[in-house]
Amino acid sequence: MTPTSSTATAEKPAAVLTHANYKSGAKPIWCPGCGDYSVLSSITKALAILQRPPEEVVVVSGIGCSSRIPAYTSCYGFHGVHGRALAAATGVKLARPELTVLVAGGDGDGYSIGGNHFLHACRRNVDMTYIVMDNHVYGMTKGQPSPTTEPDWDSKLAPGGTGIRAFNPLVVALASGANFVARAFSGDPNGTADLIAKAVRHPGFSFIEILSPCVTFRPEQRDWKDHVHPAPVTATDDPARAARRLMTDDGMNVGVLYAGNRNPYPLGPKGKSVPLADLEAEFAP
Ligand SMILES: Cc1ncc(C[n+]2csc(CCOP(=O)(O)OP(=O)(O)O)c2C)c(N)n1
Ligand code: SF4
Repeated sequence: MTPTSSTATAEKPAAVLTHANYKSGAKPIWCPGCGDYSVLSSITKALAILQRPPEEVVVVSGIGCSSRIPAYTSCYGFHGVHGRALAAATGVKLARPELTVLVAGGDGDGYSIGGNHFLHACRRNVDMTYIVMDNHVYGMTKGQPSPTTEPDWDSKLAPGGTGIRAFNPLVVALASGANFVARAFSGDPNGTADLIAKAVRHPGFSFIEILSPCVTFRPEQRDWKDHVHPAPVTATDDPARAARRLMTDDGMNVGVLYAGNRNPYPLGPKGKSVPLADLEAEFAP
């Protein structure tokens, strides 16, 4: 039997997107061995799992080595101001709710100068995914301690260590209202890709802390591969139980640690908008 006309005109199945479809032509300039290479690969793999076309994804960042990530993807991107990625991303998601919004950066960007935005992004619970490449140091500016640096980390810039208690980002995220909290390790790119895909699918604000070694300023972090281990328990939706686990874990357990049920921030119009001219008239001197 010869092919029928219906076969000839049948719609072509949509092409399957692979991780390569999400890579830009720009070559990363991270130090050889930096964990961020694997995180980039996990992000592109996660997007391939999700099959979201690159033009329907926006990757927003601040400043830092890790914050270079948007330029290395073929998605829309915004490489913004230090510590302000979450504020910009919130605006993008509110203006264009149909887009998938990923936010990426480092522990310095997200927990120091951006710490206030971190708290309120968790609290607002806008549907987006925040990926922090945590190397417990400011890599880009040559090795200053960050909020997640161990108090006794001795370095030229902080002789004898800072003596300051380290910030616990997962506990803070949970307490502030994040709807999904996970920890990942850059040395496991496939496991990390699965976690990112889960985080994107989960409604509301999803937070993933990725242990991503800075081999230049914290070469001892190469040993993290010997210390990370899968979380011994499955994810809970009980914030009290999650808090107890997060407060008492060793900081090296990887997996989804909390998957909550809070309603995400409502997107779209929420009432009658006031014409700009009316507001101008009201506030005119
Ligand atoms: C307003 C402002 N303050 C300070 C800086 C300098 N600065 C650039 S990146 C950075 C820290 C980056 O550390 P982190 O976010 O942990 O990223 P990493 O480089 O380790 O990936 C700092 C302090 C800046 N660019 N802008
Ligand atoms: S300085 Fe550290 S974080 Fe920055 S590219 Fe080099 S290894 Fe990576």
